[in-house]
Amino acid sequence: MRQAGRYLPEYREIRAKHKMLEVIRTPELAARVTLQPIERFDLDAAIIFADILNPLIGMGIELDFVEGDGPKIFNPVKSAADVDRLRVPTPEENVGYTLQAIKIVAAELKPKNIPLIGFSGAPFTLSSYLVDGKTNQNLDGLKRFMFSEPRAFFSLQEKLSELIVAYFESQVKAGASALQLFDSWLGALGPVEFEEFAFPYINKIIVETKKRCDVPFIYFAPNTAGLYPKLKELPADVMGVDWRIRLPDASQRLDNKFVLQGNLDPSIMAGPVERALSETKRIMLERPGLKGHIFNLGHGIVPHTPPDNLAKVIAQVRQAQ
Ligand code: 1CP
Repeated sequence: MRQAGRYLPEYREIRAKHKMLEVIRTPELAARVTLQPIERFDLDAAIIFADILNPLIGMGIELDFVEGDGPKIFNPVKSAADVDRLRVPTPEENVGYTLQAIKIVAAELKPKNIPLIGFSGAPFTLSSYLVDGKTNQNLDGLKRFMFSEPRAFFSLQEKLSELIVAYFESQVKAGASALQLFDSWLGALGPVEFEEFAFPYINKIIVETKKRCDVPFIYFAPNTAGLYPKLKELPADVMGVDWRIRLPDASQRLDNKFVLQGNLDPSIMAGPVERALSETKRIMLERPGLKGHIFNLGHGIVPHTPPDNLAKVIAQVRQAQ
């Protein structure tokens, strides 16, 4: 989950001098920010610094991260003609800067034996930004588009899937040793719509990526316990789990098919450290019987998290291991 970000003073220092997209597009800066949490904490893996949205720029999307307001797309997708206009560029021409950052970070981490995670947003979640132009938790704009223009919606999913598989392959070639697909807004769908509008593309992305890359594949979609009966068919290795369900319960409902990643509530991590530690302990006690477990948060770290809480939680995980 998000390792860098506004809770780290050393990250805020870089962001005070450089805009978000500038950090992402400057390999040396992206590499430095990726390594900051690794230098400060006893972590088992790093995740490359980028965003799920910047790969959309090469498709013809005008994007910026507005201070205090999150991502904004100035030419959102509103029609079939808009979908037709979107290009599918090669990763090298589109996100060569991230591939370069991966090379720098992988070289730094190799002697320390710390793996680097590459990532992408999933088609449904990326579409929510493309259609609504910004974060919109109830996804009404995307759903209206999906139901009223299904052919354009499916064509958009195809284009995004093609972009994502190529992006994943290029990240592994550059030095990533695991991949994570973020589907942050999938939980807005009911089980019937999930099967029709999202599952086929997620499945195809994992199948195609696995044909080309021999690395562990992590799928993360919060708020989706109701979708588990279908989600469990995905050929992923690891399933991200948020805090809304206990790990043993999630594992059982997923037929014990996946290693689980999660699931401390980020707001507990950000709050009084006693509770963060007691919840960490509880999660660690729930591990026996799971196929495997990667301790993590149930979603991204929130900006007001005291860095020292993280250090203490990590120490507690190490002690319980
Ligand atoms: O300095 C800042 O203001 C930037 C805050 C920030 C950061 C640190 C954004 C803006 N993106 C990122 C980096 C990022 N985003 C990473 C890199 C790894 C790391 O730093 O640890 C990753 C993996 C993401 C993924 C991402 N971006 C997701 C999926 C995961 C999730 O949190 O659900 C999503 C939905 C985004 C979109 C996005 N990027 C940034 C914002 C504020 C948002 C909107 C999120 C929202 O509205 O909740």
